[in-house]
Amino acid sequence: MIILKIGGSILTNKDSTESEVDYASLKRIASEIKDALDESDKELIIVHGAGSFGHPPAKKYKIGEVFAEEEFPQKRIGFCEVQNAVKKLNMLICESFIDEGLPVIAIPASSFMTATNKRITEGNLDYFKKYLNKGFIPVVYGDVVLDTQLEICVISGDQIIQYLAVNLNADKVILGTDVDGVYNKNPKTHDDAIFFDRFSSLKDLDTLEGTTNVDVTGGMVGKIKELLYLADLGIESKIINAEIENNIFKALNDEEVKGTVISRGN
Ligand code: ATP
Ligand code: IP8
Repeated sequence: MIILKIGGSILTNKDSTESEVDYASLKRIASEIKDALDESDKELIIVHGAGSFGHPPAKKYKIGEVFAEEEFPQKRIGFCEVQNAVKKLNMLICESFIDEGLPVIAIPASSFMTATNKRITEGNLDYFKKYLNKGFIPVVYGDVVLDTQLEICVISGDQIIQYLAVNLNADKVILGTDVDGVYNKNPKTHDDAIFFDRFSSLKDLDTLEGTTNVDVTGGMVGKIKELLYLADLGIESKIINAEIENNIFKALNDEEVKGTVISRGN
């Protein structure tokens, strides 16, 4: 079984507060996934990020931060606003996938997962197994969930990947984003950034820089941390550039693609 993450940076413009989908990228990625699945009968779960739909409202309402009891009504409506925004993005993504002939079924984290201090502690995956068994492609995404300590919090698609990969024994974890992989510093702001084929420790980063001011889940650093947890449990993952045509197709088909493997080994 393969878990494929499609980053919010490719599907939306995370530097903008406008909720707009990049339909050209979405359609291309949908068709690459379809072509790859036509060549094999692998089970697939798709995870996507919240992009410019989810991060701005999550930041506005400071979801995940400790708050006083009297602030709860305002936080609760913020929770609903974020949940609705990411659901909208998911609906547009699923629409494009279905148009391409991909049998996707949305399973929102807010409807079945619970966290404790921002870490997923509960989430029954039986429905994932049932849908996979019937040939569906479950789609899950960065979302807001109830939290036993903080009342509510945000969980990233990257944390969801980690939970699914461990609990469903994924064979392969691929993350498509808008850069070739991990560098020692942000390649978008540093021309001299050095690329890593393999990455095994946060110590190798020169700067712990996120992505944009709007990312509430830690940007690239948050992603790497989740993938290092996964590596600790013996599951390697690979970050690739999904903006490059055919990269997703090739990665799904076990063909060589430039990218960074996150592992604890050498
Ligand atoms: P999301 O997590 O919302 O789904 P995503 O998976 O596409 O989005 P981001 O969290 O936006 O990924 O991370 C990708 C961005 O991280 C790149 O656009 C890049 O500018 C930035 N970045 C910061 N530091 C680094 C680094 N050391 N190496 C690579 N990219 C970095
Ligand atoms: O885009 C963030 O998920 P991510 C989820 O995968 C929200 O980091 C609601 C902002």
